[in-house]
Amino acid sequence: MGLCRRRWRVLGFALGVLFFILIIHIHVPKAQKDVTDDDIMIPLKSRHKNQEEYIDKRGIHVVVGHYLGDEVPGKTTPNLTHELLNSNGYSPQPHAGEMGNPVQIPAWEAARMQQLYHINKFNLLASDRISVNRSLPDVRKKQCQGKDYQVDRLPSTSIIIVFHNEAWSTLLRTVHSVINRSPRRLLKEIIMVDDASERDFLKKPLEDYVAKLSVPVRVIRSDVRTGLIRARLLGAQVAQGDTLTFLDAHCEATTGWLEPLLSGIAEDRTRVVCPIIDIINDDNFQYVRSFELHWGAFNWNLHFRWYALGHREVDQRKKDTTKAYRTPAMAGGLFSIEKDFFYQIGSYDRNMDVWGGENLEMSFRVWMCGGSVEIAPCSHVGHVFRKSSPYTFPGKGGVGSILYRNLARVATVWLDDWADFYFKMNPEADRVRDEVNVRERLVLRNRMQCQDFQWYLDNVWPEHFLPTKDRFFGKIRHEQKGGCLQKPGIIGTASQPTGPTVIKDCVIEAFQPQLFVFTKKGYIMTDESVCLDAPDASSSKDPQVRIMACNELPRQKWTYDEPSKQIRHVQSGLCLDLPSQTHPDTLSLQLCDSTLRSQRWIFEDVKWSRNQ
Ligand code: LR7
Ligand code: MN
Repeated sequence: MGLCRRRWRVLGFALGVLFFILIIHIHVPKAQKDVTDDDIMIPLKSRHKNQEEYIDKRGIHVVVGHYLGDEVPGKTTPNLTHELLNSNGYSPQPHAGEMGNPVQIPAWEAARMQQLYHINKFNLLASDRISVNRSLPDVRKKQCQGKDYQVDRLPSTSIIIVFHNEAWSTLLRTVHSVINRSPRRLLKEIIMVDDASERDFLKKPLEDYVAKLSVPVRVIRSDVRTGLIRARLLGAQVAQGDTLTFLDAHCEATTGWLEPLLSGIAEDRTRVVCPIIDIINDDNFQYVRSFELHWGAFNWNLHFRWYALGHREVDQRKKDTTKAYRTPAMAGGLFSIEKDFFYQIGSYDRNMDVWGGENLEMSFRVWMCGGSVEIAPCSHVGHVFRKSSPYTFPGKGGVGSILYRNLARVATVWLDDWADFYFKMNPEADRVRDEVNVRERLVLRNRMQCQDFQWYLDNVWPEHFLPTKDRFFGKIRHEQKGGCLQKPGIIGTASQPTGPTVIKDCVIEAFQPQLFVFTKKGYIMTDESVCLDAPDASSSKDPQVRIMACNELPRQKWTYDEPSKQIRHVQSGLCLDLPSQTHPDTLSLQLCDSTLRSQRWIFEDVKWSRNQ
């Protein structure tokens, strides 16, 4: 018993420190008047420890932040008295944060700022100084600003905001930004769902406050902590609008945000439409416009990620930058959906707890069962991205076990053969696999006669980097050295998915950095959409082989010659070889010579599903 308890604690702690992923910060320059985001390149320093950085297809430096689950409860929230937690510190200062500008806290207040930071895991002191009605720049492109959305023909919407212990200033700024920047006739109501918050100011004071607003606002409450998924279902249940628009409790809507979302639905009721999610800086609340060059997808661990847009979407955007484009997955917090369609397509899996996975569940379900998920580039909404989670994950095992349970449900219901792959890559999820009961969701999938996951990969996300039956999947071993090709970065620490290509001792089968797919088109890809690349193959006498973001350029194409065991770089005709003397840290390309043992590679299949 005691041992068992201790193991849970150790595990809980390990999982706390172990990052599960959430946010992608795309670093962009300060919001500007007329932004052409198709050609920005940003120098970038990583400010935080738990981040990955890489250069994407267009040379854009992307920083991936990790979600640090709750560390040991109590220890991370120093000196937070009951009184402090329950006091509403909102006290706007003239001009603070106006036009989306950052708020600087003077040095003498640093201690208080740090103390308050722990309550919501963002700079609460800064947020409390900014008006709930603060102004923001119009971050839309010119083409968007000039567009007529024929508001009279658009369906109405119920805004649904679920929250658990949210700060007053961020919560009410969300509400006010919606009221201030939406055509009144489109706003049926705002529904605020309190997921068992403990703060006094979120009780009667909140109800009294919202009663005076110019739009009907309902506050509904769950007495028990039910999690964001069931909380949203509670909100949807009472909604009276034609459509539902979900928002996190720390957002700021910008001018013209709503029309593109609802107009997408007006054109086709089976669309689920998301805005571009801009960044509200968690340290100073600066509003930072983000790119329109990414779509949402996921990695081998079913963690949501932003990746560079697929080709079809890039082409479409060349014709019309205002048009919504398809995305394989949505981030989850911000989207509009027709109310009847929401229910028709199976609303949410109400057996998913607290946080995580529901965004992929809905994305797969909508795509595979006849709808689509899109991003409307003319709609911009800011969201406070945090580096860690402020609230508890109730129950045994905390954040990790809840998330793995949710994702095990997603995988079991929607992923077909790729469920085996997910569980193989994620032993923690495999351990709870048998505990989840998804019968109802399988019945739903069957009843709606949804497409299978193969269809989803082929049609919705052809750029994916998962194994398939017509791709090699496994290890690439160097015959002479015996070691395996490895993507840089060690799993479980902050890693950089771009960098040198190395050979390391081959380790356990499911060690992700040593697993690659080799596609029919000739790309050697691995998790996080990175590819074996030779960026200077055409310019250098001594080309280096690197692991870089997949870009579908010819220089990332390879062929394998079975008899000689050589891996040939298509563009240069050179062969993959051990490091040269000038660049000893990464593999090189050399003139092909079938007598050289240093050019022999063995592809070792790894079984990724029971059927493959
Ligand atoms: O138990 C809970 N009960 C709640 O009501 C836990 C959370 N919540 C509320 C919470 O107060 C907040 O308003 O649910 C909302 C989302 O929780 P966050 O803000 O902690 O989530 P997030 O922004 O870190 O996470 C993203 O992924 C989640 C997975 O379950 C949800 O889909 C979030 O809505 C989603 N947020 C976004 O998509 C915003 C953009 C992030 C990106 C990329
Ligand atoms: Mn959020």
